[in-house]
Amino acid sequence: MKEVVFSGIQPSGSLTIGNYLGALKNFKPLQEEYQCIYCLVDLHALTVEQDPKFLRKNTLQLLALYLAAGLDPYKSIVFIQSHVPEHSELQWLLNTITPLGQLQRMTQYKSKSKLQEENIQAGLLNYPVLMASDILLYQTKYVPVGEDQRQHIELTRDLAMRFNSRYSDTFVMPEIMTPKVGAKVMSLQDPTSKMSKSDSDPNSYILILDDEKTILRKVKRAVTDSLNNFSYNEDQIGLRNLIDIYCAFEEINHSEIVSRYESLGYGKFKEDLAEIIIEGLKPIKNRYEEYIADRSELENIYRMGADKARKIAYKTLRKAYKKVGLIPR
Ligand code: ATP
Ligand code: LTN
Repeated sequence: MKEVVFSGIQPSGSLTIGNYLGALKNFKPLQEEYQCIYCLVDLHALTVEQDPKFLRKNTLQLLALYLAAGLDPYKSIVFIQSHVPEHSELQWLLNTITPLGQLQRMTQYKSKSKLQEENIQAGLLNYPVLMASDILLYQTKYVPVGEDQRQHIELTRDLAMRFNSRYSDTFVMPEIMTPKVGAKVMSLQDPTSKMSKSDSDPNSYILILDDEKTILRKVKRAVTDSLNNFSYNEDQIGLRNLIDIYCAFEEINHSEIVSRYESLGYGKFKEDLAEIIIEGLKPIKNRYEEYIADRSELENIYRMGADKARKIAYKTLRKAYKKVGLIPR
């Protein structure tokens, strides 16, 4: 039996190169060695207000992007979270063992609730419990995500440990898997905060589906510094972020980039970086256009995925229900 890899992305907008480098790009190579399960976490997306039309559209677009990034629906299980009701059901059980204080201390909760201070919903607070349910339902060993998700994985581990020690071994203890470079891509306009698809300033991010001109413009406008010193260090975080992006796309070391551009300067570096990003995304964009045009194939794929996922999820949920004393049907 292969070990299980599980990850999910929210259909809350078009994906950025942060989502790509931190998560999506790393999904494909894992398919050979592991049983991979890749979810479109639409229920999570509902924790911030969504226009129903856009949510539907974004979900299909995200599925097309998964496929374009090389996810093979015959090797991996690719499905939509809301199609497998066990996710919400296990979440309820986990809610009963989750300390409220721990949820209130989550960084993502704190930063997202600040944006809507007058109107904070319980779903935003409980978001990480649903994520724990996603992961634990499939007896997941590894969770490939960006660095920003570390705290949520820690909570998942705490809940697994608590449940296992209270009711005997039920869940596999999951571990985070982050890429060496690209685990935390920063905003192009404010390199102290992470690049995010829900940022109100489109210049702060590059989308996988941005056109070539837009990518070049956004890279050129990216905030650097006026030191005129091409190096990789903590005092030049804007430049460091751009070098990291370059390294993640090209899979080379930052010292190689520094020695290459020391004499060429920021301008030439930015031009080349834009080119690297454009070339890196091109194959995905082309395949995306093919997948998104075939609606019925997308439907077949997500239905097949949900059927496979439910079989596994059902077993784990039944086991957990039994252990806490619920009477089996
Ligand atoms: P939102 O802005 O809507 O809250 P998001 O852009 O943070 O969303 P998610 O759907 O929450 O995206 O995340 C999908 C995956 O992308 C996760 O594994 C997350 O860790 C990763 N990720 C998100 N932003 C970045 C980033 N800036 N750098 C690296 N990885 C990232
Ligand atoms: N919270 C994650 C998305 C997510 C996820 C998951 C990732 C929901 N459920 C399970 C890995 C495994 C985020 O990226 N914001």
